[in-house]
Parts: sequence; structure tokens; C-alpha cells
Amino acid sequence: MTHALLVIDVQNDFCPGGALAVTGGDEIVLGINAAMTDFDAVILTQDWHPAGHSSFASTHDADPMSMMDMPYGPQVLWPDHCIQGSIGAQLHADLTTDRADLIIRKGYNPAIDSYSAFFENDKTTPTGLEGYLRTRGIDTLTLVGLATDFCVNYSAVDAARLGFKTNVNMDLCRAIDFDGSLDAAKAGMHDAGVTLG
Ligand code: VGL
Ligand code: ZN
Repeated sequence: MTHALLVIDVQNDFCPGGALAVTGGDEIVLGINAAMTDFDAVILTQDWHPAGHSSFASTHDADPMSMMDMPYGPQVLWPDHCIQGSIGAQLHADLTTDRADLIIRKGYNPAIDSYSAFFENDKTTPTGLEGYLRTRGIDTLTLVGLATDFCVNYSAVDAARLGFKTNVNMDLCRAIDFDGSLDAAKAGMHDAGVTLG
């Protein structure tokens, strides 16, 4: 077994004071740092959108947290966040990055959001992470980070479907919990065979 820790989107914009703040988002940082020593590999993800991204409410003159039908399906419209090169897009200053073998960015395609670290929201365009993991012989993943119900959830479900043994450490995640999204995410992860630890 080769076991990687996948740290999802621990970025300023998802922490208190950020553009899409997740309650308690900063509380998990020191615990994630401590967990890093227990794994064969550490991989970080970074939400990384161009200005004017299609997932931003401002791009469509719409209200943040409203829904829009995209060619690939329904999409939540978010406040502008994690804009490439911005302070908000930076990883939290206290997150240990020295132990990271790879930092993978996602959401850079202007027309398609990417919650998952594996596929964009069209569920077909790969980020390349699967190939990286397979070529390194990594077969087991533990996910932590932000937000439980969006990027952690989508990443975990994709990982399990791709055949990785997948666990989410819920103590080291925090959720947006918008419109029942946390309960739906837990059920979806469970159904996909993800263990919630
Ligand atoms: C995320 C909404 C939009 C996340 C990213 O990291 O969970 N959520 N972009
Ligand atoms: Zn985003």
C-alpha cells in the first residue's frame, strides 16, 4: 500500500476573512501539518481561476449562491474567489508546503469549474492527477481540507470511482453547508465507497 495525503484547497479565500470563507476553515491547518508525517506522499490542490471565470456570479450579473445551467449541468454561482495570482488564492500561510511533492491547480479553464482534483465539472476533462498517482504507485488516499461538501466531496467520489482506496478525515475538513449540501455530500461519498474517518 502506498498512501498519499491529498490536501484540498487550504487557501486564504476559503478561510475566515476570505472571499468564500468556510466557517472554521483555518482551524484545520495545524492538524493537517501534523498529519503530513504519516503518509508516503503529500499532494496539495489549489483552486486557481482566471478573472471573469464562468463560475463567478459577477460574470453573469447574478446573485452569489444562485444556480445556473451550464452546458455540463447545473452550477452554483460563487463570489469571485481564488483568482490566479491573488492573495486569496495563496495557500494558508501556516500550511506546511515543504512536505508537498506536488501542488496541482484546477479551475483554470474559463468555461468549466473544477471542484474535483481529478476532473473538471464536465466530469470528463482530466487534471492529470490520476496519472501522477498511478505512475507513482499510489493506491490509497486520505483527503482533508476545504470544503467538505464541494471540492473534498467531488475529489473523494472521483478517487473512489477510479479505484483508489479512499478515506476522508472529517476532523480535518470544514464545510460550506449550503442548502443541504453537507448531508448530500456525506451520502454521496458513502455510496461511492469512501470511508469517512
Ligand atoms: C470550492 C466552491 C468553489 C471548494 C472551490 O474548494 O470547495 N468551492 N470553488
Ligand atoms: Zn472555485
